[in-house]
Formats: sequence, structure tokens, C-alpha cells
Amino acid sequence: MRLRAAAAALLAPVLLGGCDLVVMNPSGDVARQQAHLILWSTGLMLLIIIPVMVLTVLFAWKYRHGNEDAEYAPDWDHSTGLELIIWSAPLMIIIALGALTWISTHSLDPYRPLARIEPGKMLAKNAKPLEIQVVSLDWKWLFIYPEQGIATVNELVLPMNRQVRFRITSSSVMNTFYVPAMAGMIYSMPGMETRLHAVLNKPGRFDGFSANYSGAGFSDMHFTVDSMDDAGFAKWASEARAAQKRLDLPTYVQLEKPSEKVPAIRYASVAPELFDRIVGMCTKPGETCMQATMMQDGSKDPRRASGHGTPVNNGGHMRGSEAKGALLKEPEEKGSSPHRNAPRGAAPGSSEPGSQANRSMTSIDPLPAIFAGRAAARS
Ligand SMILES: [Cu+2]
Repeated sequence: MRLRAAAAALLAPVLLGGCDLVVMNPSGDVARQQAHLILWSTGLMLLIIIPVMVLTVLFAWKYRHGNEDAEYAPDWDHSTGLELIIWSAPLMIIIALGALTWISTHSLDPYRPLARIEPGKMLAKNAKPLEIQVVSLDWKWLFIYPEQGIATVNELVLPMNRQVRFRITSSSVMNTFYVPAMAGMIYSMPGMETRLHAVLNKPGRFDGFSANYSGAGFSDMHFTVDSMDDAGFAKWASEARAAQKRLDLPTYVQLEKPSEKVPAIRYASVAPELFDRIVGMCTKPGETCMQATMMQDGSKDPRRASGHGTPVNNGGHMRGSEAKGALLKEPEEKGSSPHRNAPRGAAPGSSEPGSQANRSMTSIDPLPAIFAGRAAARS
């Protein structure tokens, strides 16, 4: 028995070393910082958990029934020293965890442009990020490269060690854009745009997928992420530019239709402002873009001649217009109704033992005249 336990203890690191958890061993600087955050917070919490578990066993052993040597103190009830340890240790850990969380949620904010490419290598202030527009379709991923003028489906290629700015949206339902080796997951939502800044530091092929269930074809809604050096990326982009297919609006409307297990597709060109049209939900002919609707609604408001910023569904009811209804009436304008639960005097029975009114102690005030009249007419 003891031998088997020893063997298990010896084997554990070997067995655990075999699995390569991509989240804990990523290839992008952002995901690595997130992995460090997980390790630090786990370590900080273990500072409490491990001593508590060890002490539990220790106390149970020391004060066991059979131990005659344990000190017996039935009147003990307070120890300032113990209180100090018990309260200060978790307090310090919470403060440390809070500081760590505060700093990293701000420095790892996905909307914030990266400050560094990898540890110790700061990003030049004027270095332009590569913009990639990501659209989650049913059930495939569309990537638009505005700088290169190309687009792909289910194939994402990134130049190594260059900051990438992802602009993310969805065509129909909510998904999440997730490349575990690169950074955390970001929701893609129809009619709106979310963002992610990230970088890959190692060459290779990684997995990308959605972590938010979106229906029948969800299981095969994967894409490959290839990280290449600059020359490889340029070569790939020029190959894509030589592709047969072009992504104009009618092609996009076809592409948008639900389909499963779609192989990688490359498009040599992209309709101008396609991504903004997808966000504005106006890819089909004759549809008005949401941005335009907002401008129009905004321009109805005389105080907003610039045509900016009023919500879409606010038409016809601008701020500052007269509100109607009870909220704006004076109390005397609203009138009043009978006060049915006002305190009433003692029951008649207490002063008039034989009164007719004692027959029904549940009766309340007579009905208001208007109802009483109708009730009388009915009977
Ligand atoms: Cu949400």
C-alpha cells in the first residue's frame, strides 16, 4: 500500500508534465500575462488554504480523544495573538489580490492598444497595428484585412511580433472570438463592435473557435491561426490576392447564409466598407444602415443639429418635450377616491348589542354611488 502511494507521488509530475495546457503555456504576450495572473492569484490564495488544511489535520491529531498529553483548557476563550493572525493574514491577501486585479484589468484591457510586444520589448509609439475585422457568421468565421484588401473564411494568418487590432462583430447571434494561445475571449455581437488588441510571439499553427454556443453548426465552427514572420505573411497575402473569388456584397449575402463545416476560403478583394455595413446591418440592397438611421433620428432634434448620438428608438420623443400623465399633475388635479382602509371606530356590537349592523362584521363602506346605482339596476 505504502509502495503504491509512493509510486503515485513519483509519477504525478511525469504524468502532469505530459499535458500541454495551452492557456497556461500560450504563444502570445497577452495570454501569457493572463496565465501569470492566474498563477499569482492561485498562489496568493494557497497561502491561506494550505496552512488551514494542514492545521486542521494537526489539531484533529493533537487533540484526539486518546492523547493524554494534550493540554486541556476548558475556560480558554480569547487570544489576542491568534485574533491578529486570523484577521490580518486574509486582509493582507485580499489587499494584494485586489491590487493585482486592479492593475491587470486595466493593463490587459482588450480595448487598450498594447504597450509591449513581449517582455522587455516595448512597442514604438508610432507602430501601426495590423487591423483585422472579424465577423462571426452561422457557422464560420470571416476575416477581413482592410490594409491588404483581402478576406478569408476560417483561416486567420498573423504576422509574428506585430500588434493586431481586431474589430469584432457578428452577423446574426452572439459568439465569442477566442484564440487561447493569443489572448482571452471577446464577445462578437450583431449590430455592435467589440475590440481586442493582441500579438503572437511564436511561429506555428494554433486553434481558434467560439466559446459561446450558437446552434446546429457550432461544433465545426473552428478556424486555424497561423503565425508567420513578415516575409511569410507578405507571401501569403499576395497569394490570397491572386485568389479567384471576390467578396462583393451579393457574395457576402450568400456567404452569410447558415452553412456547416466550411473549408477555408480566400477572397482577392473585399467590398468597400463591408465591415461597417455588417455592423450597421445593411448588407442587403435597399437596407438603411443603422448609422444612417441614427443620424436621421438625431437630426429631428432641433438641439442636436449636428445629427449625432441620439438612440435609434428615441424618435418622436425628444428630451425636453412635455411629458403627459399623472406624474406631472398637481394633487388636486388628480382628485381622490374613497379612503377605504381609514381607521374606523369600534364595532357596533361593543355599544349596541342588538344592532342590525352586528350581523355582518365584514361589511365595508357602501359602494360609491356610481357602482351602487348599477348594482341596484341589475338586481
Ligand atoms: Cu454581454
